Amino acid sequence: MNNDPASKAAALAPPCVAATAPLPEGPFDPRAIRKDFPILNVTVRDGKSLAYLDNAATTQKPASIVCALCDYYQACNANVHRSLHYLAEQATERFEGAREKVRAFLHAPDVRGIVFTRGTTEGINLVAGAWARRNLKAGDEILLTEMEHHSNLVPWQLVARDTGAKLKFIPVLDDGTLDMAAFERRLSKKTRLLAFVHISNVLGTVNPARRLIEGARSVGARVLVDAAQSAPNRKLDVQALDCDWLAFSGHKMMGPTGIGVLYGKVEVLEAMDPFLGGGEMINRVTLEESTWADLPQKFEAGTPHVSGAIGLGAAVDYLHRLGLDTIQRYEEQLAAYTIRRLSGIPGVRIFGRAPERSGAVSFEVEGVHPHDLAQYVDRDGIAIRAGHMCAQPLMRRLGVPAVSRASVYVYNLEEEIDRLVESILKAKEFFRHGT
Ligand code: 7TS
Repeated sequence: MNNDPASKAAALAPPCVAATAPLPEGPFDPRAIRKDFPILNVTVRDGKSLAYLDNAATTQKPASIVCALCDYYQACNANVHRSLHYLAEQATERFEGAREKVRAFLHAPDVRGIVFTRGTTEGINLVAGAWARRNLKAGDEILLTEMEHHSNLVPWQLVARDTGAKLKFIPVLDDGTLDMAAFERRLSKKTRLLAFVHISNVLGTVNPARRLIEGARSVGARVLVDAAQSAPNRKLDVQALDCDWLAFSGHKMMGPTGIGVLYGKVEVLEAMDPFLGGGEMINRVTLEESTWADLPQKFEAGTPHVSGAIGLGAAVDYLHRLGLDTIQRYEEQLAAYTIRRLSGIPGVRIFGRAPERSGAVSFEVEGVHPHDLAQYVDRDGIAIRAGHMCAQPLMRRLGVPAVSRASVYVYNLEEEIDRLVESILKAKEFFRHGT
């Protein structure tokens, strides 16, 4: 008889759904993977089948990831790095195993550069608090774009207020791309930081990361990339990009909420002071002062989101199973289909016509307020988002208070877009006649 506690706990755990089977041969078929996502089969609003088109907000999770969380809590829940007992050893091994998966996912040279955070927002705030606040001063400039999510804008406004540094912005052209000529003009020796969104959550624009980073390097600025919308759908290579920091969120790439990653170059992270103080991030503590733990623990104060990190590791496995090139290609194809179909509706205006774009498609329907539209299509079981998309300055640039947004991912089908189009046509009639 096996008296090992972990084996007993594992025996109690429900059987896990492993998604490791190879995909069928031939062109990618989203139907082959939809069974991995039980939630896609739920019915909503009086038995309507769900069309989930709000993936830029958060993606759905395959059963293998839900099971990774369940398995962790039922088989090896313990705090990491602290205790010597068996469960703690198992938990630490899985937690650090997830870090290594993320390292490989980003093609980072060293696991010491992989810091677990709560998400993109926290990663950016970490850099703002631990680097910018201590290194910038009056006269320095922080260069951003006009298409930033508030999470890559508000932290820099706070830094600017407290340090006297100045914010500058790369304008957005009418097609939803960045004005690269203006970018060149705004760069100067005063530019200490360039922080930009890799893919816009509103316009879907894929920004020219390499060109932006090279420009920043030419004036000696540091670079932070907001990869919240790019980590889910394309291969990222932080060495090829040569950015100093890159932040993303697990929940937008099939992983759990409450976990994210800040990648940083080891020498840059080494030179930074900690962000939060507490347990786990120290080496030696006296009543008066402390020394810091080695990377990455220096930036991971307190008990981390252990199950979240393990779930994120499982998400990385799942993305690799599908292949990031496959995901990117399919998402681009479905976004193009969405734009084509929506453009066919009279009175629909699409925001963002960049040649290189991803799965977020924002639009307005003449005569229908975005919130009314989102509520109307929801009655047909279709989930889209309406509002300012946490990008109020970009809304102002587009000249609208709010937009509607359909955002697709690798498990969506063309027929779900067809349902959205049908529902929009009905909504137009409804709001014209009020019936
Ligand atoms: N940056 C971008 C480009 C984003 O799209 C988001 C979230 C964030 C940062 C913040 O990520 P978090 O995980 O820290 O919240 N974007 C959206 C969205 O478009 N709809 O809901 C959340």
